[in-house]
Formats: sequence, C-alpha cells, structure tokens
Amino acid sequence: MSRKALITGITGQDGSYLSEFLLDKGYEVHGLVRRTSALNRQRIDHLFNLEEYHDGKNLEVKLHYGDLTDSSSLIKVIEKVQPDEIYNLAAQSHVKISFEIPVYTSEVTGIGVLRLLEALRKIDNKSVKFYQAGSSEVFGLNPSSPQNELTSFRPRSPYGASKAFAHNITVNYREAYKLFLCNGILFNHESPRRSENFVTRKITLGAVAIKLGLQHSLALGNLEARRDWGYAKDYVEAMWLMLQQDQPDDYVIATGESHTVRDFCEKAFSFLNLDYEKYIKIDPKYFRPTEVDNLVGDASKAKKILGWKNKTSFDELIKIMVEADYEYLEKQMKQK
Ligand code: NAP
Ligand code: F7E
Repeated sequence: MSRKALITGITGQDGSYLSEFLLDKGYEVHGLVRRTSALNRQRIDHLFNLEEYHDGKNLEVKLHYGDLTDSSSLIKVIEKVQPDEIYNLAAQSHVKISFEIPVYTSEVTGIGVLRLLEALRKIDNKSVKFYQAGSSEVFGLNPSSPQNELTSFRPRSPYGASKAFAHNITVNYREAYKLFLCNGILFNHESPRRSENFVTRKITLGAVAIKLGLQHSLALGNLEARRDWGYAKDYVEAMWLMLQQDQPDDYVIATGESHTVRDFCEKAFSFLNLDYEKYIKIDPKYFRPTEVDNLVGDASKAKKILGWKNKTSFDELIKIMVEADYEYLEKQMKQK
C-alpha cells in the first residue's frame, strides 16, 4: 500500500515541488488548501492529469479545504486522511509583508503550527512523522557566520519571530510527548515558481521584461543584503530525508555560499547581455523597518546524517529562472 503524505501549503512554491517528489516516490499525496475567491492552483494543476504526468501509474493528489487558523479543519483532515507523514509548509511567508500584517502572520506562521501539533496530539498516533518548515530568518541579527543548528535566534521581523516560536514549540512537543517532529531550518530557496514579489523572481522577471521591451526599469530596495540562495527543487528532498531517519531532529539546509542582491542583479541581467546599473532604481518603499544583513548556512549536519547536499550552483539557479521567465513572457506576448 502507498504511504500517505499530507502537505499544508501545497499550492505554494515548495508544496508543488514536494508533491512531485513524493508522487515520484509512490506516495498518495493529500493537500490542505484554503478557500480563495479565485482558484490559485497554477503550480499544481499539472498534477491532476496524472496519466500524463506519471506514466500511467495509479497515483493521485487529493485536496481538502482547511486553514491553519481553524483548528477544527486541521483535526478533521488529519482524522480523515490518516497520513503517515505531514509536511507543514503553509505560512504567510513574506518578510516585508509581515510588518504590515504582524498579528495575522503570527496567527498562521506561529500559532498555526501549535494548532497542528495539538491536532496531532488529539489523534494520538505516535507513528505520524511531522516536518515543520523553519527558516533562516530566525537567525536575523546574530553576527555569527555561517549559521548552524546551534546558532541562537535573533529574529528581525514578525515573520522571523513567528518562525522562532514555531521552531521552539515543535522541539518542545517532540520532547514532551515523544512525537516524531523535525524542524528544517531552510535558507532562501528559489525557482521559476517563486512568487513574483520575492527579490529573485522580481529580478529575473524584470530583467526579461526589460529585454523584451515590456518595461524600462526595475525598482528595488536594499541591494547590499546577503543571502544564501539555493534551488527549491533540491531542497524538498531534504524535507523528505528528515522524516526517513530513525530519530527526529533539526537540520540546517543551505548552499554555504552567500551573495548580495546586487550580485544577483548583475548575473541575471548579464545572462541577457544587459548592464543592470542602467535599469535598477532604488525605491525606499522596499526597505524593511529592520533588515537581516547577512545569512549563510552551514549544512554539514544534513550532509553527514541525511546525505543531502546542494546540487545547483548560484549561476545555474539564475540561468534556470531567467530562461523560464523568458519562455513565460514570450508566450504571454504571443497570446496577446
Ligand atoms: P509560499 O509559496 O508563500 O507558499 C505558502 C503556502 O502556504 C501557500 O500554499 C499558501 O496558500 C499557504 N497558506 C498561507 N496561509 C495559509 C493558511 N492560513 N492556511 C493554510 N494555508 C495557508 O511559500 P514557499 O516558498 O513554498 O515556502 C514554504 C514554507 O517554507 C513556508 O512555511 C515558508 O515560510 C518556509 N520557508 C521558505 C523559504 C524559501 O526560501 N522559500 C525558506 C525558509 C522557509 P495560498 O496559495 O492559498 O496562498
Ligand atoms: O528578500 C532585499 C530584501 O523577500 C531578500 C522568504 O522565503 O527567505 C525569504 O525571505 C532580500 C532582503 O526574501 C527588494 O530587503 C531588495 O534583504 O526575496 P526576499 P527574504 O526576506 O530573505 C526566507 C529564508 C524565508 O523564510 C522567507 O519565507 O532582498 N530586497 N529589494 C528586496 N526584497 C523584495 N522582496 N523586494 C524588493 O524589491
């Protein structure tokens, strides 16, 4: 019989790659989706035509309505699906926006995790394995570098503070109730499926739009922040590996390299034979009240225990994103 996985946040960037990864492993994949006025399943639409996607294998994705702010929906879906593994990827995941909706962000990204853990406790099945999507944003202002599992948390945003709570409560429930709960502390990971208001996708889409004559400039905020950027498709494997171990634990997942936002611009524009300096405009509206200046992760524990290592270089990631956006915008232009 197929193993069953329940993914919250299945409509997001990571949810879509993780669904593909688990289907390839033969899982029955269930996803929690929230009600929205317009359907937003573009990233997973292709998974419903599984004959085509999956070479005729009898696998399926099933969606269930629910919301991390609604405990009753979480209990109901876990009782109904009886998953072997739960991947909690749902969150209000935008750091800048978390300053504008701090209470909602904490409700979903922080307390939402506690609601799920309580639902797990209520069904009282100790064999369920649980992955919590943690973030390098918890390190915030900590000057030590690179950051690893022992680096202390100094979050710099309502989002970072919510993820710190989520991490700590997951560790506490693991110790208190002997549940199989893991935190992945993932550094930034990107892809052509990244939402358009995160900096990498904003840059690749903007650079391609400039190349195609669709816009003349690109407005950005702080170009000097450093991030450790990996490829989302590589990172979902690490989530799964954490749940295949004998013991639950917490792991940093990162490339070990950091680059500035400026470096990212320079590379993305140069793939298109453009000089970024001619097109980037600085708009203070994209600055954050408190910034995280430098993130770079040390994933040696994941390498040693999970056998995970980063496969895609910084340059390859940018090339993948620029090429995908070129194809995407060209297609849009032809349809007009
Ligand atoms: P994303 O694209 O923003 O996806 C977030 C998902 O959460 C979407 O499916 C969204 O649904 C869902 N969601 C939001 N609020 C919800 C609610 N109240 N109830 C149920 N579902 C809700 O994020 P991502 O980049 O895939 O990241 C996945 C997870 O990893 C997130 O928890 C994020 O914070 C964390 N993370 C991401 C990174 C990164 O670099 N990508 C790094 C570290 C940690 P809708 O489609 O309806 O909006
Ligand atoms: O910003 C700077 C901005 O929004 C990266 C999320 O997945 O990774 C992500 O959070 C940097 C920051 O990602 C713009 O100030 C400049 O220094 O792409 P971002 P993030 O804040 O690092 C972590 C690990 C997560 O967990 C989060 O969920 O880029 N920046 N100009 C800009 N950022 C944006 N968004 N837009 C700009 O115009």
